[in-house]
Amino acid sequence: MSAAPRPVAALEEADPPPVLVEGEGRVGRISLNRPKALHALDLDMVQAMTGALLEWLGDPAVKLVLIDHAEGRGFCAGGDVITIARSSQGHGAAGQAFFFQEYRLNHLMYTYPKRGVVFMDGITMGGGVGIACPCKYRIATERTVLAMPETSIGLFPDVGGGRYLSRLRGRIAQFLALTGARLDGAECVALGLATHYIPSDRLADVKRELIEVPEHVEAILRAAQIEPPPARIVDNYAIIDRCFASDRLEDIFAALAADGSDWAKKELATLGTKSPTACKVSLRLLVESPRQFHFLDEMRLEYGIVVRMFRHPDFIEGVRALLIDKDNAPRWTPATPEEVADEMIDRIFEPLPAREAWTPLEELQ
Ligand code: QUE
Repeated sequence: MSAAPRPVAALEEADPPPVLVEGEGRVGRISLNRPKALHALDLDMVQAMTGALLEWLGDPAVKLVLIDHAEGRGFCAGGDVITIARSSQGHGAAGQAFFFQEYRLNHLMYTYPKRGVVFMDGITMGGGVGIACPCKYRIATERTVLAMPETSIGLFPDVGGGRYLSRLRGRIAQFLALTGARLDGAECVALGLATHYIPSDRLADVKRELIEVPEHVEAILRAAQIEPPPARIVDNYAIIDRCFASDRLEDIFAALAADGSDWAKKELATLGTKSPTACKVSLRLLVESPRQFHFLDEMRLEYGIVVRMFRHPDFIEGVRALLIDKDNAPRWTPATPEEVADEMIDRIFEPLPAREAWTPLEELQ
């Protein structure tokens, strides 16, 4: 007996896949395609990307991986934290599975032997930074807005953020991680987070050229890039290094208060809206990350932290205040830096028991 024909209406109403995966000649192309959520990554998207990258790993025809977004504004707002926050109020299995697989994807990309080009043409935050930074060629445009804003929702700069941030000049890492400051495309180039600055109206041509002749990636990008406008953050290097010099959150608050400039007043006010626990965890991570030898060690460290943090009340409260109710008035527990004892942070950094610990993809073990 033949199966009942599938109703046409169901086909028409089906959501498009959240990631478009295409082999275009010698280029493997991954286009994020969840425009209603600014292409925030969920577990299905992570698995689709991982599957495609593993397939291309064993396909000698694929010379280059191209990562961009399809419809609407780009590039990637982060992880699907609303779903994860809802999960963490129950047993949290879905959240834990998401981070486990997301970090496996981050690690696959970091160790991937083929070159990647990412187009950060729009919002690139959190999880979006985690899939962009491992790419050899990172394209910024006049629409790029890059940030690690996790302390706003009780988390910390994960997805390799400990590594990427702690390698930036001076005390930029501490500034970006604590305040969630947004960088434009020119600032990304100045800091080395982006490798090329290309006007967004040239991207379609650049992608077509890459798909035609992926071997010429460097020449194609070099020909398309322009001199970015001046990077404003450069003017603030000195004050950032001064005010964010300490690894103690209380010292940073005090330095900003003592500085008294308009800039320091504004950053002090911003810092006051962030989860004090998340800020202390972020500062500790930036001390620990440079001691991690392999990226695998960084992922194992961050996974242990995130397993504790996504069950912390500040994560649920942060997602509620910023993304669900949008009242922008999170009530943190503890509410002040002084109330967050070092022992509380120590517990969050304790290694997980072996049976729960993060492991890389079997294919990479
Ligand atoms: C901090 C974050 C995230 C955030 C806001 C923060 C984040 C994230 C999103 C987000 C934004 C729009 C969406 C969505 C998620 O916002 O990681 O689904 O439609 O994904 O202050 O870390």
